[in-house]
Amino acid sequence: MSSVVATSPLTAQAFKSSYKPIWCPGCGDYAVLNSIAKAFAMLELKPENVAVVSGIGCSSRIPAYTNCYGFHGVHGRSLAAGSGLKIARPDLTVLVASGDGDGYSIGGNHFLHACRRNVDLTYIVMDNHVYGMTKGQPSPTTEPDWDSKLSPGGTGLRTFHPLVIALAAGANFVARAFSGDPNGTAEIIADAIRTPGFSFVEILSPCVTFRPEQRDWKKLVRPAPVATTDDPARAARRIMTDDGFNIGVLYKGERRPYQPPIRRDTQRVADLEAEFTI
Ligand SMILES: Cc1ncc(C[n+]2csc(CCOP(=O)(O)OP(=O)(O)O)c2C)c(N)n1
Ligand code: SF4
Repeated sequence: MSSVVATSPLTAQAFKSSYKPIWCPGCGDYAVLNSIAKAFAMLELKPENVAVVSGIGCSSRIPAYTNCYGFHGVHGRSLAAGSGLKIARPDLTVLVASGDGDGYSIGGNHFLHACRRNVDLTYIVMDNHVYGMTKGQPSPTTEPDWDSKLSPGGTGLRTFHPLVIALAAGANFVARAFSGDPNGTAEIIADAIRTPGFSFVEILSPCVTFRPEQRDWKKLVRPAPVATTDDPARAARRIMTDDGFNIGVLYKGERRPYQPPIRRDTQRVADLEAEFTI
């Protein structure tokens, strides 16, 4: 009789590294890290089958704090690296982590085209409406009237609307979560990973240092009063008219994820060179 070694699913803790996060005490990103680890455990993943990819920012420190494969890249380029990785290694679960500065300013163009390409990965953006790491400059999601030393009198600029932009650009899954609801956030991240194609999760994650008033977000968030829709126009209308604090999966579509047309990974360099010989 053959003996079978039972392997029990890993706990959330097993997805965390031994590095102690250096975020400010009270930063929302601690809870987001917990939710990510919890989602991986819920899906019974293994750290060696997961890659966490990021750009630069406080939020982009996430890969170092997980026990999975990780890539802490350059500012605004996390989606380019994550998409390339998923295309080359479709067997991996790829989670790309970003902040509102990293993802919507310098990385804004990558965001549009990642939605359009619909590569099967999950993109989470820890949105605190500010550049935390570089000490409080306004970001694309900063309110126009936010008065600060670096933006006296406010920017006066209209805010970027990531969820609607993601929908218009073709994201297959669009959700909003709140770091102060770690279990709900874990559920949403797990759902995003499970759903094929490009899944986008905006996570409201307070920067208690440069935006201390965001501690009040916990009083403002609420579950979205409507069920998930598969109609992008309906989802867009709802998102455009809510106040930014409705939490939940707001849109789930059925677009086929991107597949590379030909697998050329076995092609020899000499053959490639021959193709380009004039
Ligand atoms: C090419 C380049 N430009 C600018 C910077 C400086 N920089 C580092 S992080 C950052 C903004 C981070 O803000 P966000 O993505 O919102 O993350 P947070 O720190 O708030 O989590 C900037 C402008 C950089 N590292 N590289
Ligand atoms: S500066 Fe803000 S975003 Fe960065 S670790 Fe501190 S609280 Fe978090």
